[in-house]
Amino acid sequence: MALRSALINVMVAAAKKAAKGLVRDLGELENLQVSRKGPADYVSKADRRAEEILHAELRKARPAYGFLMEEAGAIDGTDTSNRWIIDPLDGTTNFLHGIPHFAISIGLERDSELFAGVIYSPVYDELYVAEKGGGAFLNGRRLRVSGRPKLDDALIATGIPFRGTPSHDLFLRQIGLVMGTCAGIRRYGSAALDLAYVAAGRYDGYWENGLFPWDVAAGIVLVREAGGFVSDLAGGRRMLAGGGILAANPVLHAPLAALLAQATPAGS
Ligand code: 2AM
Ligand code: CA
Repeated sequence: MALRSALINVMVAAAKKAAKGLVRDLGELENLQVSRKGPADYVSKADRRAEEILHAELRKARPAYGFLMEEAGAIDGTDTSNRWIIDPLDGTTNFLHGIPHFAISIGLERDSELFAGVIYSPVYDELYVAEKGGGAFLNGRRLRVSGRPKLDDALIATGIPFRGTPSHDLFLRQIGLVMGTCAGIRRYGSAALDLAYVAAGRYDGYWENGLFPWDVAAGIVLVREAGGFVSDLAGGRRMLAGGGILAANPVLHAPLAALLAQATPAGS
């Protein structure tokens, strides 16, 4: 990208600052396997520290904006048209296991629309940015969703629900249908990076049930700005309201939606 906007610069600076701490904490994890409370407690501290950095940096740069954050929840701003939607550590389970597939995700909602997104994967040093109308970029290179037109050739990403979540049976029906139709399925454990990879044309599509706004806000902007389609699992716009998410290249979005709809019992 020739020129980054001031807004994107603010988001990138915050993400990079928080990322330094996360990478340091990941390195420390190996030493903690024998500590009293164990790594899970350590990871939730790393997560909270990253969120505090993001909050402080973004508040300094845009004092009036509101926040919706995974750990601290909603903080109203005096400017009610702008709200950051933040996941300080998406891919927490990977981080806990020392798997470097995790990211910081910062979305900006403006006048109730998703307006900008930054996703930073610090170990891979991949920085994804997008602003409405301005395109999507990975480390400065313009992104475009894949051009693969056939489900038979498509590589589709998903997220497997955690044990005990109500979407367990629904997911098994969905994955059965997708396995029987598409070329391959990936489950890497970070919704933010799954969406970024759809934007980058690495995956042809991605679906997941019932995520939170901070998992998907930035990624939705990236996919749209890379020319892809995003909807909830019923084909509507409730992606931030727990309706699940389906993102794909523009040719495969409708056939994938139709396929996944077969997994949902009629009338639900
Ligand atoms: P997290 O790493 O921030 O928890 C994995 O499928 C993706 O889903 C991750 O992006 C993970 O975010 C997110 N996720 C959050 N809550 C979840 C839940 N209750 N069940 C499954 N995935 C969840
Ligand atoms: Ca998350």
